[in-house]
Amino acid sequence: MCPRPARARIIQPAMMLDELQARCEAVRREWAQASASARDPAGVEALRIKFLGRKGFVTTAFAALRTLPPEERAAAGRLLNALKGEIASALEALQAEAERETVEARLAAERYDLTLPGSWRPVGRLHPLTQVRREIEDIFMKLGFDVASGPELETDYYNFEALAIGADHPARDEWDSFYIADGLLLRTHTSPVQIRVMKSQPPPVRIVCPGRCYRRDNPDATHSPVFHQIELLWVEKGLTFAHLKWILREFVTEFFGPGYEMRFAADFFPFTEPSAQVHIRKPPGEWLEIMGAGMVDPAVLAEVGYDPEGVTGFAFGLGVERMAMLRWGIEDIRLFFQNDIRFLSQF
Ligand code: FA5
Repeated sequence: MCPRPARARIIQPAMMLDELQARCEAVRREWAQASASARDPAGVEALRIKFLGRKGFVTTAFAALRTLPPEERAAAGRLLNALKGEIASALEALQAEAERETVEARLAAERYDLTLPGSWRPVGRLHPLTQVRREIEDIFMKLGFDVASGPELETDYYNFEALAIGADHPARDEWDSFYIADGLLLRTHTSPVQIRVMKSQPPPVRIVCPGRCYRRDNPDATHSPVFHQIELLWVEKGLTFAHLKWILREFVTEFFGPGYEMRFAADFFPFTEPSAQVHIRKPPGEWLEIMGAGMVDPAVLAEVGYDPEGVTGFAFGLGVERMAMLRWGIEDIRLFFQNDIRFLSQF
């Protein structure tokens, strides 16, 4: 056996053109088989690597070109270029098809049925008491009144003393409050705002003051220990009880519309003289007391530093819940505070 030389020279046999042609045909068959099952983009990419990639069939066949005799290389190059072109355009078509199928599959999976009913979301709304308060404010703002406010935690002076309700006055029994600390209480009405505003500005005064009030009233169909009032105060030269009646008539007509009746009954408040309570009903319904009212007592005007000889005024404090009850025919005031969505969503 003759020994192998230390560095063997491997002589690659020269490839012939017809051999290359046969190889091209083999690659074509291979392609036809492999490409038949490539449907998705990943499969098509695998094909591209297999045939046109760095180590792919076509690329290696090009590498074999240099083993051909020089005079055959041009013809061989044409053969290979034709093969490469065929495979490249077939790949392109396959790629486009695979993408189209992917998009179609996605569209089919994510199809929206526009005829289905939409998902229903409940729309929030203002509490009926807020609606009524805002509406009343609007009515009086149109009549030239400003909106004022005062604290819910009041001093004994503003809630009682300045309104001529002294420490031993029997009217305090009706307006029993929740006492917080010495001299501080939860206001029992919005009338203390009258005093605060008059003390802060000279006449004329034209204000409405909405707000929450607190009383040690046992809850029943028309009473709640927490409720809302709107105070009105108009102080100017020459005002009389007739103006009070006029503005109330305007207000009630504007708020309720036709079909409601209003009546005045004599009443007593330490800070108004004369005083009245006002009742409203929608016949044949019951009368409901909605407010206390009267001409501002000259002693109160003097207390805030106004001249009782120069100006007169009138005021009222109306219950917001009662107005809402009358408007919507609600028979129990407690419904406003129970937060039952079935009740609230009706307004
Ligand atoms: C007063 O509170 C006086 N400050 C009203 C006033 C103002 C008179 C200005 C003169 C001048 P009275 O206690 O009557 O008055 O209450 C007025 C209104 O508040 C009542 O007519 C009623 O509608 C409402 N109200 C009173 N207490 C309650 C309660 N516990 N629950 C619901 N509403 C109430």
